[in-house]
Amino acid sequence: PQPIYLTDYTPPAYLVDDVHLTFRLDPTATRVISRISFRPNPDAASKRFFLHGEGLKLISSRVDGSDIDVRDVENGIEADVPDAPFVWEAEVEIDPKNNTALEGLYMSPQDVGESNASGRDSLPAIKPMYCTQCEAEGFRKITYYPDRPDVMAPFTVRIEGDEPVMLSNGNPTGEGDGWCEWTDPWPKPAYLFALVAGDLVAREDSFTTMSGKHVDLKLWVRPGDEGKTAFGMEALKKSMKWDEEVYGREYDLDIFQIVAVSDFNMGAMENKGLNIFNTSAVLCSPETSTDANFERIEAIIAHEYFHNWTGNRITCRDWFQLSLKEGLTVFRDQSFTADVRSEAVARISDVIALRGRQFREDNGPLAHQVQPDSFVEINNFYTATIYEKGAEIIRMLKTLVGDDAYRKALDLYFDRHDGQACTIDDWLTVFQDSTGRDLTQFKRWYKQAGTPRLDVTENWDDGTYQLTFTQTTPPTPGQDVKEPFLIPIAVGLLGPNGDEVQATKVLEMTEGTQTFTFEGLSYRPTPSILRHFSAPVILTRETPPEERAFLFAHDTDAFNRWEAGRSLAKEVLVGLVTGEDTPQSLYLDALATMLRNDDLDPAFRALALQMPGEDDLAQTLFDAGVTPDPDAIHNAAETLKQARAEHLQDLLPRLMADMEVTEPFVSNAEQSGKRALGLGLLKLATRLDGGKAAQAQWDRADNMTLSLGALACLLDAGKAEGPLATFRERWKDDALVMDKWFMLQIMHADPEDAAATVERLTEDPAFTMKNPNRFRSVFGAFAGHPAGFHQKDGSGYRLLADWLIRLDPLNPQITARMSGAFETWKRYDADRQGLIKSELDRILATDGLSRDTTEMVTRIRN
Ligand code: BAL
Ligand code: ZN
Repeated sequence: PQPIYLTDYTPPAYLVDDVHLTFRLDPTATRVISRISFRPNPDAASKRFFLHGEGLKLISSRVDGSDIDVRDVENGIEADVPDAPFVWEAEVEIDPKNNTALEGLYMSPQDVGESNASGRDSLPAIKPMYCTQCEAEGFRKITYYPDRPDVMAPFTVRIEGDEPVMLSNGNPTGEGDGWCEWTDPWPKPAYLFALVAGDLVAREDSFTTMSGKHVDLKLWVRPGDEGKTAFGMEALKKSMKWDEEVYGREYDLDIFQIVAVSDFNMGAMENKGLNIFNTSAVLCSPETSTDANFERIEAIIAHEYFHNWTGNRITCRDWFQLSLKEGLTVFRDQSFTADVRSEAVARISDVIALRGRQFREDNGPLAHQVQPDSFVEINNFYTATIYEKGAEIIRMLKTLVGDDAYRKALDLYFDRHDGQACTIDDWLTVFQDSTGRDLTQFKRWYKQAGTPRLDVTENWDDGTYQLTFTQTTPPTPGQDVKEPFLIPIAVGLLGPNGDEVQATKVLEMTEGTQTFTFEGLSYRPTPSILRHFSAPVILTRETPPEERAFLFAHDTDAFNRWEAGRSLAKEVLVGLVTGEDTPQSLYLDALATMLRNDDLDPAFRALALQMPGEDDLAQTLFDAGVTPDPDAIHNAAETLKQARAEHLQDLLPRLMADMEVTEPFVSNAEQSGKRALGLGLLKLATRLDGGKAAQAQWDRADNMTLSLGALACLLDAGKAEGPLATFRERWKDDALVMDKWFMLQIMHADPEDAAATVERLTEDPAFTMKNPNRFRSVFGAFAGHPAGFHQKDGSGYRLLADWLIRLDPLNPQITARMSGAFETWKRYDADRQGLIKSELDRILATDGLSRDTTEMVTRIRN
């Protein structure tokens, strides 16, 4: 497949004034009748009339009422049309039932009346519903159209069929026996089109906007799921209010709808006025969902809602600009979570995720720019770099210009670009114009891939303290040399008692090496550098463990306080792997002091108690020039976990009692913090009591957070057989809970048993590879278990490759995404590298391999 280049962008030859679509629904032969008003684009050099189309059966095509012949060309059709406004009409036939890729119009669930990969009965019978996914390029699987984001038009959609509920974007404008009509007056690109039809029920509510406009809210689910919609609806209303208060953005249709769909490649999709959600990203109840589920759901509902302005009203000119909407919208949802929950906890959690996914990506063969120069398949660029690093860039911009200037710039952005398809350059120009700042250097964050390393040295001389920073960014594929970034480095200085002698100050680093001076100090301070994680960089400062223990006890910046504890834990783990000295007792004492400190939010303490991940440690070792051995890392983690349990033993009874929540379950920061710390402590207790406390919690738990936490501990203690069977029997008809049942067993398998556990679970009648959530719950968990996945004999690699080869013809998008499990292969020893390479080659040699998977595996392999 040929790459597409940013520099090849040309404006569309024809613009669309309005779109009328009629859908005659049928599972295997849906007819889509389109009537589209085109006009030549005065800004385009080309006069070629080209429409995207993929897998469509063309029944008829007309221009201005006369039949017209079209020519099949790559990715669509072309035709000779007037050099003046004209009306295009076409009728095509599509087959939603056999659309397993889940792009375009498809049906969910997919496994009804069929058998799964192993040939046995699978999921319970549920009547399939119609739904769509058009981002990025799914609309071309629905009808012929200029399927590119810079072609925006209002849509009117008529749906004909016998489904009880039939929905599309915009406001309802008509209905009758067997049909209904929806009109979306806001011009939008085709990727925001949506249609849903099926047997659905709604939770209904309403919202009055800041200008007094009434908006109907409907959250559609399958009958039986109504009890899982209350939290989602509240989250939606909170998001609507927050966007008014913080960004001055008001909703703009009479109705806002969300639909929950069980087969969905993404988390959710921001279609105008009709968001479609993966059930896992919206449905929740205390009995079936964990605190983490509730938090994720709240953030995703906010994210999709916020897209109404950052993505829909102002969209992207082309897919190279994807981070324009995604980075900004992630930043907005992160800010929302920080506001409605705990700022410190939100920031720490965001950074854990950033390091776990984006740094990992940036350090491997899939590293790419936040604004790429080329791609083969855009689906492969819905990445942590586009999303999370994109959000970090917006955060840095806000740090640099300040809160007020940021808000003014956003106001200008909405004023200037409402209704347009924009570029990242347009975005930066808005900031330049409104603040007067030159952002030429800042733009490198979009154009240079890789995570900068920030080395720090210090100097103290008679009241003057200096910090000298050196930035280096390692080469990434296609980019050997990097220019210096503009890095905002938030620094505070602490005195010997932990008092702040210099409050947080943002240093602006622009050079490769740069020194910053603090004068008039009466004693040598302890620096707290990169507070609030002010830039997405890796700090490589050599610091004595005592200094980190001091910061862990005293830093007034919550992020850096947590960071100090985390880096101590990592140092201990690295020492355990390499056989070098470790500051273990210093770390354990500091951890005990921190846990005992009841002034600290339990959620913060829970995060400070969390172990660094084994994958994170592998990267740290690799960066230090040590080839990581996943077994040795796992053993080191086990050793430290045991040492922590023994050291903290005396603290456990009192703290565990303090973390009991006696009030009815609410997913809020206070309760979830207590439960999180309680579960962290239960893990420690399990190492000492063989699972007694976990069994007691299991027996009395009345919510999923506590049940699942107890079950995880019982798995670790080897006492989960009975509880696993009970759990399965109780939840066998709840797909989202069953996903947890699958996932947990793999996450907690001993490394040498992990592959066998995966094989056993894929034999389970409830396993199906057609459902992305189920596939991910098994293979995502496996890839997230480094010591299990990287078993020396290559069994893990073989197993994953077998399943990717099997899944690719059905769902290329999920296959390509899951192949990212191999992206770290160059860290490992020659034997493991050889084994992985041969699996990558085996995948690449598969006949008919999709464009998605071919691109990903080729990039990983190179
Ligand atoms: N636009 C794809 C899903 C999301 O980022 O919201
Ligand atoms: Zn998004």
